[in-house]
Amino acid sequence: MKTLKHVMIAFFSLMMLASCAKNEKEKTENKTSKKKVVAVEKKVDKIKSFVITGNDVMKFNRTEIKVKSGQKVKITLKHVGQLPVNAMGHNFVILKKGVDMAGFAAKAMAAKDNQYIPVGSKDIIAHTKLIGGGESDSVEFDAPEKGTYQFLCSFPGHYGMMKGEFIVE
Ligand SMILES: [Cu+2]
Repeated sequence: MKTLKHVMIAFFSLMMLASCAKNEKEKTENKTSKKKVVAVEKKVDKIKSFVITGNDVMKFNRTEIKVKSGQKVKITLKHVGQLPVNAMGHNFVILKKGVDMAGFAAKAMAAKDNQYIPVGSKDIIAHTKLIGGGESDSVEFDAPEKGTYQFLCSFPGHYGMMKGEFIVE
């Protein structure tokens, strides 16, 4: 039964892709819309959420995040300390493969006016806002291709302590 359901879902997904444009009018047909709901729920299920905290002593609570390739990912950064953003600001930045972290951090340091994110940078997969104690911010993105990526806080001087691996399997 389960297999049959999967086959039906897969089949319907294909159908939807193939006939998205011309199929609009057929939406009203009962059978079709039922299956459509299943497909949409499937999609929502795929979002993988993580919470990572940063504190007043420059520490993330985790140094590894694992996801699957193509998965929708939501990462929430929570600053669980009390210090203000200008003294102990944190963000969460995932770098593209092969980007040198020290080099990126040096460029970030010069981007104070842009929350320590180099303007127009092509080195970043995703990042949150820069936040202070008690604040939080989330970012959503699609997991990139398989591999190990590095994440860091780009506030000046933090990346030595605040970094980790974002692993896509
Ligand atoms: Cu930080």
